[in-house]
Amino acid sequence: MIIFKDMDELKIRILKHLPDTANGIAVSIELIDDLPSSYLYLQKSCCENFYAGDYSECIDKSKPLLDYLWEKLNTGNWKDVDITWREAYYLVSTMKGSSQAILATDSRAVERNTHSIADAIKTFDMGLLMGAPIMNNVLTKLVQDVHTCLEKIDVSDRKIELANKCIDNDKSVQNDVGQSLNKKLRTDSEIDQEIEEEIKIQIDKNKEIKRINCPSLEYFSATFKDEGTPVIITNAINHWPAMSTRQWSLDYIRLKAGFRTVPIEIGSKYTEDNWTQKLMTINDFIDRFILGSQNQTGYLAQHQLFDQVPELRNDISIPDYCCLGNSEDVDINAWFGPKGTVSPLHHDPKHNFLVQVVGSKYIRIYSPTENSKLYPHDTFLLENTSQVDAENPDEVKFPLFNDALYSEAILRPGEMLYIPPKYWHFIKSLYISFSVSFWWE
Ligand SMILES: O=C(O)CCC(=O)C(=O)O
Repeated sequence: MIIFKDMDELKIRILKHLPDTANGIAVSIELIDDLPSSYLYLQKSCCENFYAGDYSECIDKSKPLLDYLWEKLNTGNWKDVDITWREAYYLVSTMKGSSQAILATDSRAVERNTHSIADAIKTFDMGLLMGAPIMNNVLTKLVQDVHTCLEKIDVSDRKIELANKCIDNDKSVQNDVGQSLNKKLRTDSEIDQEIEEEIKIQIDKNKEIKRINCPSLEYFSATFKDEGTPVIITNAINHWPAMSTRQWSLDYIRLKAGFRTVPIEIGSKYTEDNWTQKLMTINDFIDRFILGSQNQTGYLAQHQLFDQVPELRNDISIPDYCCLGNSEDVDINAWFGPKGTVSPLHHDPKHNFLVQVVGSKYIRIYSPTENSKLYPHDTFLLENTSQVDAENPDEVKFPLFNDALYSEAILRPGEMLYIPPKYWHFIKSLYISFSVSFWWE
């Protein structure tokens, strides 16, 4: 299957991003002496194979290396994992992914097909997600170039490929695949259904979170930030390409990031025992959890997708109000999921703008003054989370909960919710939804 007419160019671009020699690669890892000599021997040989053009051999050698490193990455607490193992994982992923991509560009290679390009992207993403960046974060550039090559596949080719993948994965989603290709995040009839969902929720006017039309920095700072008052800001993101010239649709997200591997939260909420996380491509996530009929909820939640996919980062911008913080660091997270995702009642330490790009969400907010009625968990990991199911409170176990004062709203596309630090929030999506949060200090 011809997927990209500039395949040779892709190979040249890959090689251009990398050091010129195997030695150049090896010196990229600091503390290299800490790695066992048998490991280093195989890693060196893997790199040499790559530079000798023996890409299949390089891939073969990368497998035991990555298995060995995987063990190291999954031993003990993540924060205690030695950075050297993560750098080594990044390096070997670079070698393996580059070999897979180059083989896919070689007209003589049996491996030439979209799957090996997709495999290369997966390898690069694993390096990005689990590794620690070296060589000027070369993986970001490599994966972007390779994904761009997939963008050039015409839709019918992608349809065949997705359909083939689904035969392997889950026969039940096959029928959805063709239909989904040109589907916007919400069709007109879906918007109608969403409005119906909204009508079902009776927002108490006395409790409704105030809306304000794009206030000045000074006004926002004095009235909301300094006072610790939640507010919904309207008309502040109309200029984002994601809202205007490059509106986010399922097709668009597939195009820019469909083959990228991301962590998906599976289960109704993170407080439930059966909650887990899985790595999968965004295409799989859309097919199974957004369009498919899975009986479990899947949520691409609190993920720094925009560091991983700079092209999507170009469609949004940091709200001006974040400059009122005392640090330039703003954590940007994506929250993309179907109807019914729930973020249980919890609070975070930073100021937050939760921006709704697609779909709407029910929001409920409690001030920290209500802490004693909200029954936080007493375990370290969940101490910022309430034990109460805000939608279905157990009045016997948590008798004070219903006395806690709250404000509420439906957050709609184009709106930006300000959540002050330590304010408790419960959030449920009313339809397919994409939000972006900005945490700032
Ligand atoms: O939108 C959601 O589901 C949760 C967002 C959230 O908790 C946050 O931005 O802190």
